[in-house]
Parts: sequence; structure tokens; C-alpha cells
Amino acid sequence: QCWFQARQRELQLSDWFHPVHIAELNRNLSVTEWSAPVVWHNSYDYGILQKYYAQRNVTVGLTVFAVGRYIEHYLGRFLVSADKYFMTGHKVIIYVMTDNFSAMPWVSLSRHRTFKIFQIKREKRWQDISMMRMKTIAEHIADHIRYEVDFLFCMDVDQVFRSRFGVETLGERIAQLHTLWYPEMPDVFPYERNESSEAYIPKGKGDFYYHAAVFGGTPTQVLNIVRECTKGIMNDKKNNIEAVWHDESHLNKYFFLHKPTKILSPEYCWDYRHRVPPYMKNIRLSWNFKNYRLLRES
Ligand code: 2GW
Ligand code: MN
Repeated sequence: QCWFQARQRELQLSDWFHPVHIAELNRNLSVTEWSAPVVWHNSYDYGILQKYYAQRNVTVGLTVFAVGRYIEHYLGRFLVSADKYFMTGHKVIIYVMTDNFSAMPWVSLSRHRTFKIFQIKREKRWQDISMMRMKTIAEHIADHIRYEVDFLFCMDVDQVFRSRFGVETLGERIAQLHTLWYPEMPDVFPYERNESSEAYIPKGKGDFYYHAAVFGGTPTQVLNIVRECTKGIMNDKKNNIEAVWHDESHLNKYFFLHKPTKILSPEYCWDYRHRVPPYMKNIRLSWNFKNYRLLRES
């Protein structure tokens, strides 16, 4: 069963109502077929959530990787904006994984916030820099992160926080709708279509295309996610296969099999090169400018 069939039922439309029209309605979907909330600016009461999580005295972790040129290009703005907008008012630990301590920008964080920096080795291919994050995150969760935080987010570094990215986003398994694909039909999603890949999702199947730039949940759940993705990536390597969108393809496979319990609207990871639709009222995080030629040359 496909998401648009559920939407047809929910909206009491007849079966012949064309899925393309439903994609239009899907733009402000507020709950999935499996009852997971989709978080939009007006879909929750922040005051209540803020109080609830403050009473529980939660600590939220955030992993970010900066290797090579991404240190000087992105890490400073990412950290400064995270300090301002990520889980403001709550305890935060930012885990920075980098191949070069000495290039780290100097950033001072506010009260109740800290970061821990870890040295990682630099992979030769950028595809591996991206994919091997899954393995490194798994090791760090198992080793220490799970004893330190109640919730954990894993993010790309090439983005900037723009306004509150708060406790409304917390949940067991959290996935991010991709700016480009959220209004589209599942059969056009850029899932991995090679049957021999561990990331394979058949045409017509799937719910959403999730963006690997933001995912999270409880440490236990995130550990499952990144362990399974690592397994998929390593098995593919053994068979000389690389999924079309690398770790993102494997993450999409995981969330196809284990549905997220909370989904973040594209407000939580917007690409400003696209026109902002009128229902996109409060952009929280956006892609940073990317000079592909400059970044991918070295
Ligand atoms: C990546 C691509 C080409 C050249 C360099 C790099 C690179 C990535 C790098 O030199 N240094 C580095 O630290 N990275 C890390 O990998 C960094 O944390 C970055 O955010 C992450 C993913 O690379 P990115 O952001 O350039 O790729 P996107 O924005 O196209 O990401 C999507 O697709 C990726 C797989 O191709 C990942 O799934 C990513 O999570 C997605 O958002
Ligand atoms: Mn990115």
C-alpha cells in the first residue's frame, strides 16, 4: 500500500483521484499513514513541549563531520548558528569529528553547551568521507554518546541554522523530508534501484525521500539506524556496488523498513536556491552555499 492510497482514504477521495493531485495536497501533510506527526511551524504547542523537556532535564547531542576544506568553509557558521538556535535553553553536546584539530575555528558556546572534538582519519574518496560517517557515529554512540545524551541528531556541516530548531523535533526515530522531493511521487524518488544493492527499494514503493543531512532519535534507535546503514554500505562494497546517493540511499532503505516516528517538514532543511512556497512559514535550517568546483577538486 502506497502513501497516496492512504491520502485518498483520509481525504475521502475516490480511487481514480490522480496521485499527482494528491502530491499537491501532500505539501502540507501533517500526519503520515502510520500516524507519525510531520512537524510544521503551526503543528504543535511549543510552550508545553519546552516545559515538558525542561522538567525532564534532557541533554541533546549533535554529531557533525568536517574533513578537509569543509572545516574552513562550513564548520564555523554551523557551530555559531547551532549555539544560537539548536535546542536553545536545553543542554547540548556537539560532537565534532574532524581530521585536523589545528584548522578548527574558535567558537565559544553559551551556558549549558559544550563540544567534544574527535580526530578521525581522512578517507580518500568523498563518497567514503560521507558514507563512513555512519560507521564512526555507530562507534561513538556505543562507546560514550549513549551514556551522555537523551536524544541525538546527526547532521551535515554544510548548512546554517536560521531560527529555533527546538524540542518540537525530538522523538524516537526522526527523519527529514528532502526539499526537492517532498511534493513528488514515490516512483520518481532517487532511491537505489539496483536489486543487488542493500539499499534497493522497488519502483512504486516507499513513503518519502528523506534527506540524510538531518536525522536523529534516541541513542538506541540512532545506533540501530547507523549500524544497519554501515552493514549495507560494507556489504555493497564487498560486491563492488555503490548506492546512487551513498549513505542517503541506505538511510532511505532503513526508514522504508522501520518507519520514522517523527518527520520534519522541509522547513527544517531548506534549500534557498528554490523559491520558498507560501506555506513554508518558518525556515529553521538551510543549505549553505556550495561551490562544487572548488570543494570537489582537491
Ligand atoms: C563531500 C563531497 C565532495 C567533496 C567533499 C565532501 C566532504 C564532505 C568533505 O570534503 N569534507 C566533509 O567533511 N564532508 C562531510 O560529509 C560533511 O560533513 C558533509 O556535510 C558530509 C556530506 O557531504 P556533502 O554535504 O558535501 O554532500 P551533500 O550535501 O550532497 O549531501 C547529501 O548526500 C550525501 C551523500 O552523497 C550524504 O548522504 C548527505 O548526508 C546528504 O545531505
Ligand atoms: Mn550537505
